[in-house]
Amino acid sequence: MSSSSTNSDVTVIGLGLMGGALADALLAAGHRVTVWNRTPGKAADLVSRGALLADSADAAVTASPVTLACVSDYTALRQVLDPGALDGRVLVNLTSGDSAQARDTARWVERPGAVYLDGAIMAVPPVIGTPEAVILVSGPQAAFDTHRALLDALGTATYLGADQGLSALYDVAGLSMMWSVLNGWLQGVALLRTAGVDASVFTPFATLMAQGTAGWLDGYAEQVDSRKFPPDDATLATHAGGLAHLVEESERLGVNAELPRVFAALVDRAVAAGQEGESYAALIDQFARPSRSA
Ligand code: FVH
Repeated sequence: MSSSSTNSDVTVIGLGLMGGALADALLAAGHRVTVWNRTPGKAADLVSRGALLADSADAAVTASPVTLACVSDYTALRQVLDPGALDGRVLVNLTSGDSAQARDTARWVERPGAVYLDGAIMAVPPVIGTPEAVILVSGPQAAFDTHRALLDALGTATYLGADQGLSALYDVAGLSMMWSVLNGWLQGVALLRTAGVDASVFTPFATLMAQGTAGWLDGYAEQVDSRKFPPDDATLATHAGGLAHLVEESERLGVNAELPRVFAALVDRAVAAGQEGESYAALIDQFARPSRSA
C-alpha cells in the first residue's frame, strides 16, 4: 500500500447530506480528512473545521490510504471514480444500491493492491457518529479490520462477510422488516379508527404485539434452517382462519384489504400445497421463489 505518499488518514468523496455527516464525524474523531465534492461549495464548512479540499476526485483518492464514497447512486460513483487511482488503496463505498451493483463494482475496482468494501448505512445523517448509526460492511475482512477505527467513528460498524453483495442484501432485508411492521401497524390503526380509537391509544398494544412476535423469530429461524416445521404454537390451518377474519373485517368496515388479502393468499397456497399442519415458518416456501402474477 502506497500510504507513504498520502497526507491524510481518510478521504470522503460526496458531501451531500450523508457524506457531509460522515466527514464531520471523522473530523470530530480527530482524523485528518481530505474531501471532494462535484459542487465544491459544499465543502466550505468542513474546510473551516480542518478538512483538506482536493481539486479533483483522483487527487482526493490518492491523498489517503482509504476512501469513503457516498454519492447518489452507483452510476454517479462510476462517473466520479477512476479505479486506476485506487491502486494500493481501499475504497469503502457507502452509496446505496443493490447486491448486483455491489458485486459488479467489486470487479470494476479489482486490481493488484486495490481493495473494495461495500457498505450500507442504516441511519439518517443526524445520528452519524453515535452508536445508533449502524454501518453494515462486506468484503475482504483484513481491510475491514485495518480500517475499523475509522468506521467506528461513524457509528456501529458491523462486518457481514467476504461477499461484497451482502451489505446491500442486509439493507433491503432489514428494510423489509421495517416496512412490514409499519404496514401492519397502519392496518391496525385503520381498523380501530372505525370504532373511534385513536392511533395513540392503539399503539401501546401494537408495540406489545410487535415485540412478542419478534420473540418468535429465533425459534422459527431454527425451523427454516432445519426444514422442520412442527406446529408448536399454531398450524397454518389456524392462521388461515384468522387471516380470513382480518380480510372480512377489513372489507366490511371499508378499510383497505389489499395487504390482508396478500397475507391470506400466501397461507392459502401453503395449505393447498398440503402444509396445513405445519407452523407459520413453513411459508418460507412461498417466499423463496419468484412471485406469481395476480
Ligand atoms: N440521507 C439519508 O438519510 C440516507 C440514509 C441511508 C443511505 N443513504 C444513501 O447515501 C447516499 C447519499 O445520500 P445523501 O442523503 O447524501 O444524498 P444527497 O444529499 O442528495 O447527496 C448526493 C451526493 O452525490 C453527489 N452526486 C450525485 N450525482 C453525482 C455525479 N453524477 N457526479 C458526482 N457527484 C454526484 C452529489 O454531489 P453534488 O450534487 O453536491 O455536486 C452529493 O454529494 C445515497 O446513496 C443514499 O441512498 C442516505
